[in-house]
Amino acid sequence: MDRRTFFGGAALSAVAATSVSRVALAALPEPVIATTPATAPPLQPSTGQPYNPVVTLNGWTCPWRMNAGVKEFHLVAEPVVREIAPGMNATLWGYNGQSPGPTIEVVEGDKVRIFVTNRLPEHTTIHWHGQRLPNGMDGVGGLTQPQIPVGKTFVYEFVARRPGTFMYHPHADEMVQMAMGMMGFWVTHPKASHPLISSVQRDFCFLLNAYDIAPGSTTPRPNTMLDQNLWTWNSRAFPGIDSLNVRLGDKVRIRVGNLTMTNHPIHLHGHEFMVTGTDGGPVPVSARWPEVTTDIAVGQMRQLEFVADEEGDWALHCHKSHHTMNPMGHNVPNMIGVDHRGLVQKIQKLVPDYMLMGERGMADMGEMQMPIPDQTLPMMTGTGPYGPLEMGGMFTTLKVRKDQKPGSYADPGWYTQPRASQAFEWTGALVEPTRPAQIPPGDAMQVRKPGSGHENH
Ligand SMILES: [Cu+2]
Repeated sequence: MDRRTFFGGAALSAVAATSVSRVALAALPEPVIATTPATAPPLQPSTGQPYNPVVTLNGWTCPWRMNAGVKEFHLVAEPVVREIAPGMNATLWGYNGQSPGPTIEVVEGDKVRIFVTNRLPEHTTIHWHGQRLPNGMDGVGGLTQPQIPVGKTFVYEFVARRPGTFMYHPHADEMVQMAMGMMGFWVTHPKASHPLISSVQRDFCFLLNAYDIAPGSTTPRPNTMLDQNLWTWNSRAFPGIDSLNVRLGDKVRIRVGNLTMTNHPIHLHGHEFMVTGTDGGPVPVSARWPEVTTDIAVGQMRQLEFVADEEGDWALHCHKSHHTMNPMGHNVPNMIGVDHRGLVQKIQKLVPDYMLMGERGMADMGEMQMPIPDQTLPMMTGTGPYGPLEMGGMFTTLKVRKDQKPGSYADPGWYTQPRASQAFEWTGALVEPTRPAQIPPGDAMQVRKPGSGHENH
């Protein structure tokens, strides 16, 4: 993160104005620009009310300045280069150097002023998803305000009235601007202890997003509705997504928002969690139930909470298996079970590099070192201590360790499973499994043909 341009609160509060005046505008806070996709350590609040800050996965929190009791932020909407995973950089649109933009963290009751400068090639706005605010601050271009023209700066100002998990995104040329990566997280911490908001040792947040970037190119195709080829968390695809590193016994909260065009069942291994809140607010205790997967629909946010009381490396991923893949073709004939013997040699006489794929399933893809075009990612990749993980896209791990230092987010490396508690190869005698008696073909199966009028079902 580049702090060279950020001014501390003290110097600038000298020019404080009581509201959005010309004086305040003249002293626009310089934007803080992030230059890496690394997960920044939590930003401990140096001014304003204290709180336990969140950690934005492969992201960062926006520093602010206090100006006469108002928290001032400066977001710059602009083209950015985002590393989706090592080996692939995408040309996206975002805020302050990255996509997503920085997380905005405030405290319930804070007066917030956000300067938004438009350095995109077209107009934009920002909608503050889930907030209670005056209608004119809602950021819907054409409805609640004129769009922010290219090169101009607009000011949004409201009180963060309700604690919780929110996000921000444009409400101007939405299809293009969100497909290009314009979004960010917003967390409003409670101002006092709250009966429905527990204090936690680890508080993570990320947005679900997706891109369609043709292999060899760097700019997403915004017109794609569902067949995106990069399924990402905070514009990162596995193995580019950092692990969530926690200490054994920590209470953990994971906040997730969905700004893709489809839903994502987010699944955690080894633990049960409660959904303790949504962008609508904290969930009453009587309405919570344990889950290991929760579906996050488009435009929804969920807070998952659990105690990390099982040591190990636990997978955390979207349960749609196509979403734990990197770029793949969908028009591939199914070759499972097809006998290709003899065919490969014949084809190789014509096409020397021809390789046989998919005859035994696709697990070979995890190991295969095929040349791929520049600026794309292998379909399933990432290597664990026992070989290829055969995962891409929306996948990472929750690493629970008893010797993880309180407050440390350092990656502890891979877990070493105790031999006595790890799956192992059976080398004793095998017994044939019992099967039900064979049904003679064409005998017991009564196929009921649909009558007329139901052909389309
Ligand atoms: Cu998914």
